[in-house]
Amino acid sequence: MLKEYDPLKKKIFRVIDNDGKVINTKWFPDLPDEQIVKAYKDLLFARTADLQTISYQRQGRIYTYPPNLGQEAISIAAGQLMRENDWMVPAFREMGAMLAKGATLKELFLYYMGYEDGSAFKEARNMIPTSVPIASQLLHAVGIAYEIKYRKKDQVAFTFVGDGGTSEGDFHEALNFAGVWQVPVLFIVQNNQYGISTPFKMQTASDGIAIKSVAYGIKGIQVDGNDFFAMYKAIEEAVSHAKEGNGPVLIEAVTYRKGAHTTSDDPTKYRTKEEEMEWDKKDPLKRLKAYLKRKKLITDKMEEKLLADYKKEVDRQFTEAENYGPYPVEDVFQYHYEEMPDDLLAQKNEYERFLKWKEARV
Ligand SMILES: Cc1ncc(C[n+]2csc(CCOP(=O)(O)OP(=O)(O)O)c2C)c(N)n1
Ligand SMILES: [Mg+2]
Repeated sequence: MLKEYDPLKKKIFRVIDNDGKVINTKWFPDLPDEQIVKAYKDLLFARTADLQTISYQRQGRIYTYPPNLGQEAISIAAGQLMRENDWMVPAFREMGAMLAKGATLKELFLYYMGYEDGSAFKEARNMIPTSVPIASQLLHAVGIAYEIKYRKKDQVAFTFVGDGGTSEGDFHEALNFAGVWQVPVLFIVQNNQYGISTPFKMQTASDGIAIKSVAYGIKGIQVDGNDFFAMYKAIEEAVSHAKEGNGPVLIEAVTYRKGAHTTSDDPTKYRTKEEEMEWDKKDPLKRLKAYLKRKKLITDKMEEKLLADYKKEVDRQFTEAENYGPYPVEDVFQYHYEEMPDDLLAQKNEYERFLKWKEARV
């Protein structure tokens, strides 16, 4: 499949159309109906969580938040294919994959409330915390994949980055070393058409991102990122490729960020309603739902019930995070090094003295 969709052929990989009709039976993934329904439910849950989080932020109950709206199929497909033992090295817009790996929504909320515990992922194995420094995580993923190869482990490292992140030096260094070492890492680029307000055409002069794989001597594929089935099949193929010792794969998931970059951003300043409406036709949830409705695997009534349950569940986990208790000052300092170096310890002591002085003043 990776040969058939070689990026030099400039053919985007797609399995269903905007109405959820199968247009590529050859590459339809081999999935039981229950798993497809599960994907739909997870997508609906992620979307519900996102919409509610935006509302909590507007109520002043959580800090800045980057919504996943419109990009969920990418994370849900990756989440279904990541095994417990595989590594997840996220950027910051991969809620579905992080939940699938074992993070709880409460932990994700804690992260956006500023708690270090929001990165502890008590139930998840092999997951790195959210990475806000753009593209830095890609090099970590390559390092992890180097270890996997060196120790001959049965694992794959999954890592994510945005289209804006592909303009960082880290992206190119990561692809270069992954290619030289032929390590089992999957780079999933969420090309959502914008890096904050920078449109994709200002990000690169090349014809998409997948084609950049050619120069690094690795496999690449451009996929309709709003098509759950295409994402699933492409990642499945990429996992086999990497596991068989054939090296990394660069997957460009072409998608659209339906919401704002973060809750601090206003997309009406840099894009049009017409553009948003065009992409709305390609919404991943609508397309998967249309497929399932045609097969009579879901109904509107089922969805209503799910939505009501999910809203309650999101609110329950949010309330738990909200009542988490005071933030320990110690936490600001203690996760940088295994043993705190003297200069950091001095800063911590000074800060504690400052807090005492402040308290005494009131
Ligand atoms: C190293 C670094 N430089 C700049 C920023 C500020 N910044 C935050 S998000 C962003 C744009 C990222 O765009 P993209 O990779 O397309 O991700 P998206 O927001 O679309 O998910 C920038 C420049 C940062 N966080 N880290
Ligand atoms: Mg982007």
